[in-house]
Amino acid sequence: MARDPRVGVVMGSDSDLPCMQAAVDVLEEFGVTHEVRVLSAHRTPKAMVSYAESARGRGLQVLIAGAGGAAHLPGMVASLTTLPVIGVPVASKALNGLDSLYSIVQMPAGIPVATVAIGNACNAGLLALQILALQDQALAEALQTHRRELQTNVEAKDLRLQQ
Ligand code: RP5
Repeated sequence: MARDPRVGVVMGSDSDLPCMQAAVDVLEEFGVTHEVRVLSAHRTPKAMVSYAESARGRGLQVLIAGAGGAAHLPGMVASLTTLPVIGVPVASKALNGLDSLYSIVQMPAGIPVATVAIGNACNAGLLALQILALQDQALAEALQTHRRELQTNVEAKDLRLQQ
């Protein structure tokens, strides 16, 4: 676990890790300290409460929470902290993640969860970086470089198609 993590990545089960790894990879690529935890809203509710309640005090600045099925974790975590929470709907076996998406995105007014597309943990990582970059110029510049790389990639593909 990194010292002084700035981002907490939590998930309801270790079975969510193959999906959530993309968020971790983004944080690692940009050199942002983070921690990864398995905390279930249903199976380990007390640990989830204690994690969310202590997150800001421990110096975390953004939380990414992924879960599948009856995906209460992001919303429950968001209800226990004023840190921004980004929810990742993990694709479930029965309903392909539509249940996860609805569980995470349909938060009642007052407790927001910023929700990314089903399975798109990469965007959760990037959004967490953008939030941190509000007060981190070096990170803002690294994100700008990343955007230029995306642009160059598309331009190269376009060029190839034109040949
Ligand atoms: C949720 O239940 C987890 O987030 C996971 O997506 C889903 C299934 O969990 P396992 O039965 O694979 O542990 O709480």
